[in-house]
Amino acid sequence: MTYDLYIGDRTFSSWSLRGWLMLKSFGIPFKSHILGLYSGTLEADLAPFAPARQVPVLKTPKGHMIFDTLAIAETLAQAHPKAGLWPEDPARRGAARSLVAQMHSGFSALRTHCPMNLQNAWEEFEVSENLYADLAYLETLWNYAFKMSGDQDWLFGAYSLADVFFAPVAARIACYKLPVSQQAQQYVDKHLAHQDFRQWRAMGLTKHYDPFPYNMPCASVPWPGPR
Ligand SMILES: N[C@@H](CCC(=O)N[C@@H](CS)C(=O)NCC(=O)O)C(=O)O
Repeated sequence: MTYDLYIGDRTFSSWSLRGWLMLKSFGIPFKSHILGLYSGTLEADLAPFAPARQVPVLKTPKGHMIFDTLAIAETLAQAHPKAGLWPEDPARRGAARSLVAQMHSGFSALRTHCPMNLQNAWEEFEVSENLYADLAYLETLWNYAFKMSGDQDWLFGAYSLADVFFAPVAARIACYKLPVSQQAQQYVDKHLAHQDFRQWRAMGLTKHYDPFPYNMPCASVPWPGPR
């Protein structure tokens, strides 16, 4: 028996990416199953997982249904205490939990105006006031983590759930070429080069979309990260 993870389209489903990374990047065995976000049958496809109404959904080896990424994260961290999902140090762990919670409940301008798209990037995307405010707070949170961990590559030293939750944010910064500090850009690039992130993106690229779900009134340019 293993975990089963039900996810949406890899190129566009940011919460699914988080759910997948929190198993894949910590060596927890699982099988993934795609429920198409644009198939028109998502509601029916999710019916067996009621009351879940969005992806990702995790079915545990005991058959328990866990829905919502925050619940999935805590369930996995509790079941696999040695896997390193949260930082070991209590101060860093508390901070990592805080950043994850902030990401989960906030950043509405970033989420609304910059839907995740791992296929291409957009040139000259117009940044609104609200989006600038989200980016400023993002820098505040990332700085806080980097200071606490002594300016290491990942937010709290080793790759943790905090990085999982910000992986789609890094992808959005890359896709929309959002203005960020040098340290934040280095962190974004680190995500783009991350082996598991690249695998997820490559699997997503095997699917062709016509019409493309999130076209922007901007010039399309190639994805800025490693292929
Ligand atoms: N709070 C939820 C958000 C999940 C979510 O918004 N999932 C999106 C895909 S990224 C979805 O299922 N959208 C389809 C829909 O809402 O009908 C979580 O943390 O898992």
